[in-house]
Amino acid sequence: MKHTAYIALGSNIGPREEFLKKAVALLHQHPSVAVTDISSIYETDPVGYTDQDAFLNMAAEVKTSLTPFELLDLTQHIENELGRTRDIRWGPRTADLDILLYNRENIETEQLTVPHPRMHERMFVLVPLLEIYPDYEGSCDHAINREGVRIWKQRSGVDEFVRSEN
Ligand code: A4P
Ligand code: MG
Repeated sequence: MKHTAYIALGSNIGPREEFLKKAVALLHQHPSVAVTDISSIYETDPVGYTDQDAFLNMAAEVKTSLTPFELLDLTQHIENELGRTRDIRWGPRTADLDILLYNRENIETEQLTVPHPRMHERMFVLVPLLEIYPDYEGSCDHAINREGVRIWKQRSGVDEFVRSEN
């Protein structure tokens, strides 16, 4: 599990918290992925397409032996498992998993762009990410503005999903 990746999770339909928790559990269940940290859960005003319900957003740190493309396959598989359909771009979703960072790699392909191209202007991504990866603020030239991003459930110590690597 030599690679470190950060994943943003979001949901704004149905039992939002359950979708997020289920997504984290499914990541962790994969034999080549360990979830090593998770942020608090935030409730956030919709960005982009604004005629939709508020989101719950969070971030997770994973250690993995998957390549970035294998990790994308897994995150898309989890989205599908949780009933994700793609109707409106930036529209409502049961579960959205975006790969924010993969080591310090820069990847630009049609299928995958890392770091995630819109992460720096999106406070619903940056605020949870900085909670678990505070040093990233130095690599991010955007001022942090917490407007529209409210703590919804504070992270409470070691979560049931998080284990350290052996
Ligand atoms: N793709 C390229 N790079 C990546 C990456 N780093 N991680 C490709 C994941 N996927 C990546 O994504 C479309 C395609 O992007 C994928 O097929 C993959 O090959 P998608 O998840 O199918 O579509 P999407 O989520 O509708 O598009 P996108 O661009 O990921 O949307 P965003 O930018 O994630 O916006 N407001 C709040 N408050 N909270 C939210 O979570 N989310 C969105 C979605 C809009 N507004 C929001 C929120
Ligand atoms: Mg997405």
